[in-house]
Amino acid sequence: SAEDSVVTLLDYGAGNVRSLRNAIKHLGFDIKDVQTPEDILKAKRLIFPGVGAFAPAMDVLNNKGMAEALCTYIEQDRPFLGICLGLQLLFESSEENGPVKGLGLIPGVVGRFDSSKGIRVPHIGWNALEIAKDTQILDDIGNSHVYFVHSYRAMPSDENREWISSTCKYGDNFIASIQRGNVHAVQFHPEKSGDVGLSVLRRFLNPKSGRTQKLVQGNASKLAKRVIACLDVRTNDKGDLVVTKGDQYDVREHTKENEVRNLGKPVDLAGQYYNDGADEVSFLNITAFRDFPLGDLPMLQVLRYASENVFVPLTVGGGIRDFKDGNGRYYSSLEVASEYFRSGADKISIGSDAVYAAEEYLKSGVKTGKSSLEQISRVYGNQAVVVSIDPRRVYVKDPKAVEFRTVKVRNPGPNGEEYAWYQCTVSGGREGRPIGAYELAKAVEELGAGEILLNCIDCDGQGRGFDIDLIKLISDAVSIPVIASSGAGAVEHFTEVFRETNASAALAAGIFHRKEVPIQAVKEHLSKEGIEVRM
Ligand code: 1PR
Repeated sequence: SAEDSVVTLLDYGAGNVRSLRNAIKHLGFDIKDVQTPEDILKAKRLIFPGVGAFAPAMDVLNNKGMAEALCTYIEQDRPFLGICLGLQLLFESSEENGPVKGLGLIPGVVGRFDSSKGIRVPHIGWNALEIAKDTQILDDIGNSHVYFVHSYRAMPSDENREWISSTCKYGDNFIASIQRGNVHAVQFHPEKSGDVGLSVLRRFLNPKSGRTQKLVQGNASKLAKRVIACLDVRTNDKGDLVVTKGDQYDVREHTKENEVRNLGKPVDLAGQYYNDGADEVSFLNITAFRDFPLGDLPMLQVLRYASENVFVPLTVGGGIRDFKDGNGRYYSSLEVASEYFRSGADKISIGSDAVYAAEEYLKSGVKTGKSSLEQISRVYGNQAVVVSIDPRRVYVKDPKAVEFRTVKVRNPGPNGEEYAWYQCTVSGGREGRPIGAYELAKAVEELGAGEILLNCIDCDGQGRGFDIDLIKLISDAVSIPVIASSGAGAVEHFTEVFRETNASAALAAGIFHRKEVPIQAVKEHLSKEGIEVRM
């Protein structure tokens, strides 16, 4: 019946659940949104994607009378799937800005990952599960990786053991999923975990579909290194939004017409890279520093369409800052970011504005809380905020001659210089600023960045490999994940960057656009070389 294809969604409006909506629709189900507690009690099956922070989520549930309805629904053993914070809220309390009381259905306190244990926090990326009991929804998982993004986690104990259906190892062995009767919850994001994740959702939505395979015992594994495809997007001179790619940030052809290089359509390419096995897709709106990004509706459209078919995380960057439009109306960076999230972004990436914020912070020593970075991180969580660094190498003879952190370079400079510092730039590399990549990385970590996208203008588009000196410097300086970018030209370059630095992910553009090396070939090479990847 029609009823059979309806799923009730509890979306309290705190973040991006567009990808979940898209995944549910992709699986052939219709969504009914919860408006009142009654809707929860009437649901045939209920999905609760927790987004944002624990305390505001509980506030909304309590104020709307939904906490009680949820408890009743779950105690009646009706079909329930909690996702991410939707798992954590079932526990007694959380230490996130707390202690804060949760729904109290499962014994235990949700705590923060301990970065002193040599792990990067947030836990971002693809990890495998250790199955603790037989639950139909995890049937297809086996040794596959699923996508996590969180800083807090629930831990196994004697009191909650009967609930645990899988755990995951990251520093600690934390609870990756729970199940009792028809009640399920997962800490990972099935809607962002590619085919494997879609299958988890399908099994929840359609339990009658039967069992396809015997449960394979997953082996707990390491967090996989991510391979990210990046699309630099801008309008060309004809006004079409195209994927382009520069050489050291110069995206124009060196012909008489001097046109913007056109490597394809953003939505098509994103879909193709998803199918090819990209672990994430990033869009960088590379001229948004001068154009108003919300005026740039095509970019929002690109996100909306891309997120309909791409079930891995999407990041979007470019133009995230406070803005006045042509009519003098003011938009805060938070509004700009919110619009990106609503359109399907899982993370936003800040370039220029993060440089200014870091400069201010280093000068005054005070966190004003007012920068885009701080505001967006506070509202959406630091795991949703990437800072994109666009540095340029500056060789020096004597490290004491500059006030910025230098490295001893593997290849000396043109005049035999043995040291270099990395100068941050803004406006797509057009302007150098008085701050180094090292200083910037440390400052933005303190201001609330959850991840760093580390480009290098010198290496960009050159295909000669990543800047290992730079990536080592930055990935050792911070405890948030670092994405190495710029310069990939062969599969070996990916192996090199993961062997020689602590990068968590490697991003490339040109080799994928020019179809020189398929993503699958990169993964196969990494795997052959003993580096954990999601296949
Ligand atoms: O300053 O907040 O508006 O953000 C602007 C964003 O746009 C920043 O993330 C900045 O890196 C990016 N950007 C600005 N201008 C350019 C340009 O190319 N002219 N693209 C640009 C940066 C760098 C990478 C690239 C890798 C890999 N592109 O994302 O994809 O270097 O390339 P490769 O594998 O081909 O070597 P704001």
